[in-house]
Order: sequence, then structure tokens, then C-alpha cells
Amino acid sequence: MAFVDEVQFYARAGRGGDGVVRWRREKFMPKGGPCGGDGGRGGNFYIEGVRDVTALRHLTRKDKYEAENGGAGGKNSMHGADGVDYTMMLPIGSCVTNTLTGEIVEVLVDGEKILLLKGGAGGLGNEHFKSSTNQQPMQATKGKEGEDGTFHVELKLVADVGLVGLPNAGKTSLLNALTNAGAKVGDYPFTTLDPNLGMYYKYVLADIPGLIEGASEGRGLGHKFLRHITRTNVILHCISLESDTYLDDYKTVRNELQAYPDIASKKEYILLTKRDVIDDAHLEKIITEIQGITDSEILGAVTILDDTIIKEFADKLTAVLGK
Ligand SMILES: Nc1nc2c(ncn2[C@@H]2O[C@H](COP(=O)(O)OP(=O)(O)OP(=O)(O)O)[C@@H](O)[C@H]2O)c(=O)[nH]1
Ligand SMILES: [Mg+2]
Repeated sequence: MAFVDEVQFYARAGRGGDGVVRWRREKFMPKGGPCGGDGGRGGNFYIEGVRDVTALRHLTRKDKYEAENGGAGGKNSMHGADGVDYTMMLPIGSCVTNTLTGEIVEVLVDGEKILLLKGGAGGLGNEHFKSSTNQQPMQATKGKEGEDGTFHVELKLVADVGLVGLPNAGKTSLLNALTNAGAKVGDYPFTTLDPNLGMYYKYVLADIPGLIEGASEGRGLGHKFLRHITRTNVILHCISLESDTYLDDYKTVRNELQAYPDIASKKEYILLTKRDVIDDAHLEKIITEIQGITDSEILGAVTILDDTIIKEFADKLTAVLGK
């Protein structure tokens, strides 16, 4: 099923229950003292962070979510029941924007519960209005409306490493070699249609669809997902050694990243992939040429066909991430 990283919905906290007018029943007195209870508080609307990147998918079935209303007050000063709160689960990395006010709330911590909309206060029963001059108050107040709003949620994955590169560079293969993501690999461009996440020890690696020239203007698929690496600490730029145009490949991707200052300014490491397709002498030459056009460190040259090489690279990656 498709990866969902944007949703919009209307949400409302519960309305407060109404206060009521009631009279105590006493013998021989048609109207005893006032005893109308207060209404209950409307349920609050919360959002809570979960470590599940697919959580937004569940929100595409409905576009309206509401917390329960508070109950009306009762006789004998009975307080109305408080409305049940509503808690919406959102994947961590969700950016929730109130479309009317523009206010933004970010969900960044697993298990963190944030109050989005406050339930309305319950109304007051007539008992509240009793005074020395008013022994038989007829007034009671209505419950207050709960807060409401329309919200737009945009997910920006929170990962430690973002894999970028041209289509077919071997990004997903690398993710699979390092983690148990088990994502789809193919010998054609644009195999990855949606971002993949993998856990490598305590680090989260994000693999996004390949970038092509013009990606920042909307070409290809990658641009749609570039925002998913705005929050990564490190970019791992994969360049395939299978390509004869490795210098241009590097530049093309860098150019696309320039359109996103948040990303372009990130610490970048270069990884040469498909090391098995060329010999050592050729590799030396390519490394020298690449180092001639960038200050970014080349972290290694790997092939997924050799476990030892992958293991060595993984140790290096852990070392730079731990810095
Ligand atoms: N010989 C060799 N082939 C590799 C290596 N790594 C990946 N491949 C192959 O390269 C092709 C592309 O691999 P993917 O991992 O799907 O590449 P990608 O960068 O994720 O591509 P997109 O998802 O299209 O952006 C597949 O046929 C892989 O089997 C490698 O180390 N050596
Ligand atoms: Mg891929």
C-alpha cells in the first residue's frame, strides 16, 4: 500500500455539557433550594508520537475526528460526566499545521502527548447562582464549545542517515545489506517509489527514491521525498562505479540538493557503490578525480557482494555517526 506522508483533517475537542436548573424536592415545598449541577468538561484532543512511519495511512479513511462532549449536569448537584479525550497517533516527524492560524506543532518524541485542542468548559447549574438576594435562581449556563480547526499534517522522517544518489546507484541494496529493511531492489531506475527506513543498530537509515536532474523542480519522484531528509544528521551520497559519468552524476545530485538549503548544508559523505565492477587501479583514479571536485570525505567503496567490505564500511559509518 502506498506510503502516506501528508493528510488533512478537521478536528474538534468536545463541547462542555450544559449546566441545568433543578430544584430540591422537599416535603410541602414545591420548589426546594436550587440543586442543578454543572456540565462536564468536553474531551480534549491530543496528538501522540509513535514510532510507526505508516501511521498516517490510518488517517486517510476519515477526515473528521472529534473528542466526546461533556454530559449535562443533573439534579441533586450532580456534575455531568467529562467527555472522553481523543488521542490521535502520529508518526514522529509529523509537522501539524493549523490551516487557519498557521500555527505549527511538531511531534518529535515517541510517546509524547501534546494537547492540540482544549475541550470546552462545562456550564454552571443553577445551584451556582444562589445568593442571599436570589434564593431561587432560574439561570444556568450552557457548556462552552470545544476548540476546533482544520489541520494539515506533513511527515518529515526523522533519520540519522539519508541515502541520496541517482536512480540505480544501489541505495536500496545498501540499505538491505546493512539493515533488515528487506526493501525492493531492481536493475532499473526508480525501483524505490516510497521511502524505506532501516535500523542499523541504534541508527535509522532513510532510503529515498533516486534524484534526477530537475528533481528540485518536480521531475522524477525524489523531489517529493527530499523533505524526508531535511531532518537527517548526515547525507550519504551514493555514486555508482558502474557509471562512466561519475563526476557528472555527483554534480547532478548536488545541484538538486542546492535547491534545499537545509539539506545542502548538511554534512555529506560519499560512498562509491558497485565496487566489484571495476579494478583497483581504476578505483584509485576515480577517487582522486572525485576528491578533486568536492571537500566531502569519501567514506569507502563498497559492493554488496562482499560481506567483509560491507562490514568494514558499517564500522566506518558507525564511527562517523558516533562523532
Ligand atoms: N554488481 C553490483 N550490482 C549492484 C550492487 N548494488 C546494487 N546493485 C544492483 O544495482 C541495481 C540497482 O540497485 P538498487 O539498490 O535498486 O538502486 P537504487 O539506488 O535504490 O535505485 P532507485 O530505487 O531506482 O533509486 C540492482 O540491479 C542491484 O542488484 C553492487 O554492489 N554490485
Ligand atoms: Mg532504491
